Amino acid sequence: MESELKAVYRDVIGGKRSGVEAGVRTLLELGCDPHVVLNDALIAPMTEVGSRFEQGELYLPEMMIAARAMQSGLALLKPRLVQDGIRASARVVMGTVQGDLHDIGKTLVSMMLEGAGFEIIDLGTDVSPEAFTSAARDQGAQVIGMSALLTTTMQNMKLVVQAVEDAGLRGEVKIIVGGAPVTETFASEIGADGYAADASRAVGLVRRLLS
Ligand code: B1M
Repeated sequence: MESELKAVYRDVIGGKRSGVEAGVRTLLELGCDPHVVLNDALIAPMTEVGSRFEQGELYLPEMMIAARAMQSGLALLKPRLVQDGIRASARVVMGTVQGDLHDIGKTLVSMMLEGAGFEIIDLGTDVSPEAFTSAARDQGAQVIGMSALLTTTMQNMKLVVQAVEDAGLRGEVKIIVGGAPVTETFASEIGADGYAADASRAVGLVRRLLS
């Protein structure tokens, strides 16, 4: 199975969508744990793509093509990641903050929460503070989840916390944050209720906050 995992890893970096899809299907047929496929063959190569981009070995279009290839693998994994969920009666509004177009981590967190039985209202990317608060109010959500991948856009998380306070929703909605540059310290500095480093920790965090 190691060689199939490596092949998918290589195809994500090379942006070979059909290779990624075929590889993920094969791994699932071989009985590979979907979480291993996710972490070792889909998330890990994106980290390498990021470092290569930083070192100037790879450019924006290649990063984009790799992300698309990764997402096509993720779509195939989704039914396997969400199938063993336990029903929970809470609604989570999810989005990537204003100015930020990265959506892979946010989608992954949404999928895992959905798998754990939460209802997800996914607002997509580049979401304004007003859009977060009106969705939370109109949909009667118990949680707002924000993702940010840029050191510049993570600052916009604070604006959402402020908007939730201004809308008088602070007592009703828990706010959680995550994304590569976000830390526990940053989360408490901006007044968020919680931080999770990855999608499975996000599930535990939401369960804890609502219990
Ligand atoms: Co961009 N990008 N990117 N990018 N990109 C990064 C983030 C970067 C670190 C790359 C680098 O330089 N090494 C860098 C940011 C530097 C910084 O701010 N310090 C960067 C840059 C600079 C940029 C542009 C500015 C490049 C440019 O235009 N010159 C530009 C910005 C566009 C914009 O948003 N306005 C840009 C664009 C892009 C693409 C469009 C090409 C593409 C995104 C495609 C897409 O998302 N549909 C892209 C990609 C793919 C990346 C990297 C390579 C991979 C990100 C990713 O999807 N990782 C990234 C490098 C890296 O992170 N190593 C990079 C996989 C994903 C599963 O991880 O999103 O971290 P992640 O999610 C994790 C956790 O963080 C957590 O759970 C997930 C795992 O379980 N998590 C949460 C995430 N959200 C959470 C929410 C929670 C809880 C946990 O609760 C609510």
